[in-house]
Amino acid sequence: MTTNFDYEYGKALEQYENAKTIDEKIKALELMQSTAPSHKGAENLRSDIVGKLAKLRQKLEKSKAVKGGSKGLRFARDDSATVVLLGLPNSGKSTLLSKITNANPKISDYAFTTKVPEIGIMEYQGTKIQIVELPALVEGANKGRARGKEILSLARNGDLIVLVLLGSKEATEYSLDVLISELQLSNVVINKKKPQISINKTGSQGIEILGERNILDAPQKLYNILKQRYSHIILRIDEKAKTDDILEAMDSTKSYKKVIGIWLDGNEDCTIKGIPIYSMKIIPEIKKTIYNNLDLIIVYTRKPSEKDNDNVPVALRQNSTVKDLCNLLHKEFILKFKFARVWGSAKYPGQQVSLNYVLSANDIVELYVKN
Ligand SMILES: Nc1nc2c(ncn2[C@@H]2O[C@H](COP(=O)(O)OP(=O)(O)O)[C@@H](O)[C@H]2O)c(=O)[nH]1
Ligand SMILES: [Mg+2]
Repeated sequence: MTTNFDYEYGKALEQYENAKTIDEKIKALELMQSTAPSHKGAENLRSDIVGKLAKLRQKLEKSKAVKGGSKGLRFARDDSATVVLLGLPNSGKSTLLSKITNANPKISDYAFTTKVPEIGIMEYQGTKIQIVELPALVEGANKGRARGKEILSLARNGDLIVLVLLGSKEATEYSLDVLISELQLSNVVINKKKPQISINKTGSQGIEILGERNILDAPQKLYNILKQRYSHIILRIDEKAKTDDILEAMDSTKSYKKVIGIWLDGNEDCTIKGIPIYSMKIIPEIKKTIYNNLDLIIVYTRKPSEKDNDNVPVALRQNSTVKDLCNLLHKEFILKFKFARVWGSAKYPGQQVSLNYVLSANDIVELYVKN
């Protein structure tokens, strides 16, 4: 520990406050992390830094994923929820996209007809969901076959991955094997909830685990593994979890994703290899299934001057803020934002809130902006 610790930390904090780009912010936070006080009293401060870093790194990964590869496999990610359709060549992806969205992709018997992501908008109960058909995935994609790395990176960027399947049960099982293993090899953790943990690599206390009682199997195993990998670390475990799941959650290269299958020729719903498979041909049902699996919340917006008009439903990801809502409606709203009023989750009806207010399902929101 250096004597001018606080000074170093103060400088890092200043750097963070002046940072403009995500990269700069991450750099400054990393500096804050390595200079933050290590005593117990600063635990909240340290976990706050860890949380901010995790969010920014995710943001960075997303912006990179959008850009895709060097030759431009990309789709413009807007802020609405995004579903990606993933499947082997000729698995009915374009057919499905054309049925559930306004898009008109080319459908053919030839493999690799869809070479760039095709985007459509699915309307469901007044809300809009972006659906992206990714180019076909093949075995070996994670090693880069048929632009597989770019395709998988785009898949990791979706809120929900839909595996498109057709044909016999055997054909479907084979396709699932390939798709699941390609996703796993590209660090997607499928249909698991990430255990709540936070990591702090500063301090010099060796290995410390907070919330040890939350480890469901032998804690000694976790201590031993951590000892091999770190000289000093504070791991905080905030919910019950097994050692292997904790280690997986510590791996920042992993993306936790919800994955479902839609089997166009199937005649019954089933679960294969941990993936819920929906057999369906009826379009409204497909839309409903996709929508429900997104776990979105609906909030209703209205113009302050038009209180009597119908409120407009907007679908948002869980834990979205007023800022996320503004982003989705009109980017200008953020620049011109004065305040919002919220009915529903707010402490009292019509409470005035700021951009970082976290919205709940069925909230009614009025946005007040400068003219
Ligand atoms: N067996 C079967 N074939 C289908 C179905 N939907 C589309 N196809 C055929 O599958 C082929 C590939 O379709 P397409 O949607 O272009 O697949 P993509 O390459 O995954 O986008 C075409 O010949 C379609 O006519 C379906 O529900 N069942
Ligand atoms: Mg296609």
